[in-house]
Amino acid sequence: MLYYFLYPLVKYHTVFNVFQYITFRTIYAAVTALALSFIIGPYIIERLKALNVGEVVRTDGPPNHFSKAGTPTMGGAIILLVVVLSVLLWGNLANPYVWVLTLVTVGMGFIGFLDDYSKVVKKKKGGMRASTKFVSQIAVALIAVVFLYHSGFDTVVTIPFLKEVKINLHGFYIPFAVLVIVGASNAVNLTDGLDGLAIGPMIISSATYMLLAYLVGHVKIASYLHVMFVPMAGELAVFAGAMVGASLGFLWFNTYPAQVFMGDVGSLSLGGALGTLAVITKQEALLLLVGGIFVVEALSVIFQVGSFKLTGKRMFAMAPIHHHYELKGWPEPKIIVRFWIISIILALIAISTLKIR
Ligand code: 57M
Repeated sequence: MLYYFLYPLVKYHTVFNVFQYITFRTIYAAVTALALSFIIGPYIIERLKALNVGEVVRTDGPPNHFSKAGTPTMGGAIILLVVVLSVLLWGNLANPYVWVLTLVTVGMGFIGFLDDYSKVVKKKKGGMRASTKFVSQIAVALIAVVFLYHSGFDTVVTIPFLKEVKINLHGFYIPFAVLVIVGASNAVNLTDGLDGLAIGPMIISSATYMLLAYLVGHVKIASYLHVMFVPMAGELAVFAGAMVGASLGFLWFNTYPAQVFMGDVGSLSLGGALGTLAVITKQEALLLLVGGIFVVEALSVIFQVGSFKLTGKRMFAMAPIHHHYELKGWPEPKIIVRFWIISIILALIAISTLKIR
């Protein structure tokens, strides 16, 4: 919005030129989201407490979680709100990708909200039916991907480390991209089981995609790095910047011992946003590396369930994998910080692939 109103004033004073730059708007989108989180965060947490929106902790989980019962949840609403406000303020709203990303983020957040609401307010055990949730997530992702497809979006997929390999999926790009978005949304949801465990790697992954969006959207840099140039994708750096700021702001309250949990409203929306960023920046395969923590968490569940069904034996003491380490006796902050460290290393490796062929 500021871009819309303030950049044209450049004819009166050159200072307004800064509103044209993606880098400038990205930084201020992050700062705005962070500042807004600090301003509205405590208010929303107090409201959630007053409304009794407290976590219902499962009785079959690690015992150290029982004391977390009643912690306000659905704090992801803070993230969603500040990301949208910051993007409205700093984004170029004439860019269609900004709207695609906003649609997925808000759509997934709405599904998460309904799930949280049925769990916490309606006291329905397990929340929304898993199949209803899954189909709704597919519907949201499908709307976004079909729109991209019909607006002539490139259906070629590249592989990290193998820049010369280009696979054109044609119409199969639609199910592929839907899988990336829905998969990311659910993987972040599974990771969100310890204080700050999901939001830490989310800060790192969105910062990485903030950089990638800028690079692939810049014709000269993209050609220099031999990465696919995606016209207009640079603007998504502003969105990703808002995600970084909002996630940092949320971590302020969610860090151990957490004052608030994000709930599905937060995890499904942030995961969906990350998957959509990977799709639009044409860095889909790289998400496996950038979001490696989320991938490992999801795989641990798949292997645990698969192994139990096939052999009757469990692979981990409990899945997702963070519960395994808890049951092995690692203190919660140790698991969280070690997962963050791995996430930082993975992001650095992912960025290094830009220079490796
Ligand atoms: C959500 N939700 C947390 C909080 C958060 C298929 C199966 C693996 C699914 C999985 C599952 O349901 N995962 C999705 C995980 C829950 O957190 C809430 O949910 C929101 C995210 N959706 O924002 O509102 C609990 O996590 C803890 N928490 C924190 N700090 C945070 O910042 O400590 C969350 C955020 C909270 C709190 O205790 O209550 C969750 O874990 O439920 N199911 C599981 O993860 C279950 N695993 C399981 O059944 N494993 C089986 C196999 C065969 C799959 C096994 O290994 O045998 C475990 N979940 C729990 N206890 N709570 C089992 C034990």
